[in-house]
Amino acid sequence: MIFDRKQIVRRYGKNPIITTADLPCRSNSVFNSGCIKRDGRYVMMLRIEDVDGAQHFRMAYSCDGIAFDVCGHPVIIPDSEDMERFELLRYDPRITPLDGAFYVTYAAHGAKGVRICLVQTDDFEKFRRIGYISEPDNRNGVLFPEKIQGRYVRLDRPTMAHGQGGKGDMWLSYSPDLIHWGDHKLVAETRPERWDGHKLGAGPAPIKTPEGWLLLYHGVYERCNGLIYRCGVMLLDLEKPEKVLARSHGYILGPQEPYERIGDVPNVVFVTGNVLEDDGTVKLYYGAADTVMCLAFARLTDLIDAAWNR
Ligand code: M1P
Repeated sequence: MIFDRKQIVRRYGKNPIITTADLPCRSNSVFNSGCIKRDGRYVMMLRIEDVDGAQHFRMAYSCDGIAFDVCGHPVIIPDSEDMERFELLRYDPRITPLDGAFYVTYAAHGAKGVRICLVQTDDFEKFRRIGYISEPDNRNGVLFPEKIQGRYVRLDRPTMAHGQGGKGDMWLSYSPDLIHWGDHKLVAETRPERWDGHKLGAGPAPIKTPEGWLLLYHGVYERCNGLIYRCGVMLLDLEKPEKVLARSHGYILGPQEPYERIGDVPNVVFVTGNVLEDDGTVKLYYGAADTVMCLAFARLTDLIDAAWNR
């Protein structure tokens, strides 16, 4: 069944909102950056690729969610026990407000594969490393913004195979303390020969709605010329979040504009931030073509309807 043609997500007309021209450092690209709203101010953790291929995080702030001021210095994440082996690259930060603090999950990529690392901060200036919370290969980790039935919950994607970045489904784990994780559950699988048939990845922290946890996710389609990254939406059960209540048949945002089609990695829309406004609008922050940061808007009710395919 083909999903209807209603426009669910509307792009900001002056995308991209952040490019390397906005950065105080010479850089190759800025994309896949986490974003939340705190006390009326938008807080973004930028993923920046330097001209030597290294990557770093840097904060950016905004009063309107559109024009961001980028900080002059990188964010300092405390070193891991063995940086050389386990953390040659850091990328795709996702921010979750939880228990009065902020938790950032990111992909820590090293000689032994990629793992999810978790750090905590109160102010986005000082960070406390909680540690690696998965074995390799696993990424696209994100925490839920509250405990469920007394336990912390996270989504992630253990990777099944190598080549083209590996394949995989979306899983969920529980923890009593954010350090020890278990009770792993399969949440959502790839759908063969569909837009999300190759692999999946959770987007930003799920949004709590009366109809379930609203989760934006990326689905990847493999075509003869490469991979296409698009965004879909699902609703997870409020008490048992491993249970998918609804999932959009079709994608709701996919590469279409030149800045999404052309870049270091063509045909990528990768949502890593969402902000629910008081008027029911959701701001979606996404990396485009692994090169720039973009913004789009949707009504929460439309996203819920899209998940239900209505
Ligand atoms: O290059 C496209 C994307 O590839 C990876 O996505 P996934 O985790 O689904 O394999 C990541 O490296 C992501 O940063 C990148 O945008």
